[in-house]
Amino acid sequence: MMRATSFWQKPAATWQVPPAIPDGHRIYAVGDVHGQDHLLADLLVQIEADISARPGGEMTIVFLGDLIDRGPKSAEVVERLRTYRPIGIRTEFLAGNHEEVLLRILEGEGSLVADWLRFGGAHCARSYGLSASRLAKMSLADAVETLRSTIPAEHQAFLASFGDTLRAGDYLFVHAGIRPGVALAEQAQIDLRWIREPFLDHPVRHDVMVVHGHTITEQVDERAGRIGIDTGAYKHGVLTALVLEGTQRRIIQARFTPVGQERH
Ligand SMILES: [Mn+2]
Repeated sequence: MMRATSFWQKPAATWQVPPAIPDGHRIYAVGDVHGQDHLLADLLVQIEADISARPGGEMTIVFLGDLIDRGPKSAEVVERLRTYRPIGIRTEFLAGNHEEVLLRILEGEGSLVADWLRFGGAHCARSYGLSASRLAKMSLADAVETLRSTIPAEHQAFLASFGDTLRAGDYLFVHAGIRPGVALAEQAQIDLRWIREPFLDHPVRHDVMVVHGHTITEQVDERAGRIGIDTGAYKHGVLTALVLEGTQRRIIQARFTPVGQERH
């Protein structure tokens, strides 16, 4: 079942450009982290500093999913966020396709192990002290059991607690996007977590302005109906937070320059 959280809703399609979040709220939406714990730590420090510098109102950080896989420190990212309790800041976690695949494996779908390892799960497994090549050689049932018994139960429960969407005023936060032309309440979970086209090239706005991750762009990708904020933490070394307050938008980023490519 779709898990939708909402602070405040206007009737559909009544919003005017520019879209707004409710008065008295500020939202920091964070794109795909993918195991880049150092970027995450840096970004959280910047967000907390931003809140200290501009206090006032209800503060929410929403993580758009894909905390795990691809980068080297999935376990550390999950532990950091599982235990993250900043004073006066609400946190919301949305599920990405990478969380979905790992959770399905943990629920017993061993047939997904090979694909998971290939699409970044090998790095996640390693962060939990498991050898990807050993997992790949096990029977599917043994691989599932090994993951279940190695990934801490608190981590599994945390990942399983994530929602699908967060609605705030004219904005909808979701991992991948929505299917154009389908009412929000009718959206399929597979689209919310996996969709690319026809969402990405949809030329006009939806009933809500969609803020999403999932598809990497070098810059924040602002279109008529959506804002993509997956700037490729694992690929380009940039983790982005989009800051929304009223009709204002700002961007906060953590950047990592790979060793050997420092700029002088
Ligand atoms: Mn992703």
